[in-house]
Amino acid sequence: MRDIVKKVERGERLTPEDALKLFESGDLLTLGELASKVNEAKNGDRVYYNVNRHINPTNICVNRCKFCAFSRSEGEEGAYLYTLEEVMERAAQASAQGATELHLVGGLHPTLSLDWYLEAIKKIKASYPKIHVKGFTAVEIDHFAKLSDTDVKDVLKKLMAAGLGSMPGGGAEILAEENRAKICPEKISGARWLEIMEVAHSLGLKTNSTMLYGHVESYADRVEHMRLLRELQDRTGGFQVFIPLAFQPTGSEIAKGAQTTGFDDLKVLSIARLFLDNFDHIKGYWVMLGEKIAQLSLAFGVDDLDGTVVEEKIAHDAGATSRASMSRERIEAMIIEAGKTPVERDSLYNVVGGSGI
Ligand code: V47
Ligand code: SF4
Repeated sequence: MRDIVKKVERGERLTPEDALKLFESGDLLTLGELASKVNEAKNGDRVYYNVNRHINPTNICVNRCKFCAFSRSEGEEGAYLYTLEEVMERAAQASAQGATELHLVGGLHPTLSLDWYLEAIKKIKASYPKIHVKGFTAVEIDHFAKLSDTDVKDVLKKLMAAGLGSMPGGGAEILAEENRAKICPEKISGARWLEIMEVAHSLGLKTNSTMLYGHVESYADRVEHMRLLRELQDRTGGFQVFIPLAFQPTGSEIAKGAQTTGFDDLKVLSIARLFLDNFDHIKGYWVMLGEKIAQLSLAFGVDDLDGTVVEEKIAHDAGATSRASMSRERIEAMIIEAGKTPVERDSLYNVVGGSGI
């Protein structure tokens, strides 16, 4: 640990072996202190949040990943597909609540065409031009391309022309193939996920990145996942943020009963901050961490708490016990209590408000 502390203090990049050692260490407080210093050098005492709303147009999905309790097959009880009007109702509510972002992701519907999604974005942007549409994981982009018999570059260009502003980081799961095949055999490969992100970055579209942890993956899988993200980020600089997603086990087919621990959550976040030296932001996603660990993560290298969210289905269908929605006031109070300065950001990390500015 002492050698790694010195390396970080000298500003040297950590190797995958260093990151593995950190995962194997029990010295959480030293990790947190180190991650905090690195974060403060990048972000000062600012903690970002976003006034946003999630919209999941459909839970019908042909993939049926083993960890996912949100998805349904067509015709199955609980399966749904919003009409464009239902999407617009949610967009209207978001706008009335002062949202600057709509987070639009859903299942891989077997027949819903790319045109439907283009129409949805165009309608949203026509009515609410100031709202940023952050939409569609790399997995959905690949699916749209297959359904429309075209390539991902073409799909992304059409979505951008319709008004897509950036892409969320979902679908990365665990990029290392052996365990990826165990948890989501139908999903695009890790290599394909990275390839699609690279195409997006080459078109000037910023994206987020995630890692689903706390199921069947090893420490080595986590390190390999972050190494692959760091390598792509070196080439493109297109990732805005890394978001570790704590596995929610209820109703999923794998790792029954597995629940991440607070210790492990904080380790993942602080090691991410140290290893991903080319990422500006590390997000503590309160929906999956729970509010208490999310707040604590602010002392472990995290500088972003995501947002107000409003209607969350993916984690809550899998048993998340956090609330579905968080008020701006509550997020700010959490940040202030942690001794930090709340800053409201837009989807591209431009400052738009917050009591801290
Ligand atoms: O891709 C699915 C994950 C992701 C479970 O980019 C699960 O700003 C935990 O990516 N337990 C969707 N996770 C959520 C996501 C996201 C969320 C918030 C912000 C951003 C962003 C992205 O949720 C899926 C999958 O990786 N997921 N099931 C589960 N049981
Ligand atoms: Fe479908 Fe995404 Fe759920 Fe996998 S995680 S089953 S791709 S909705």
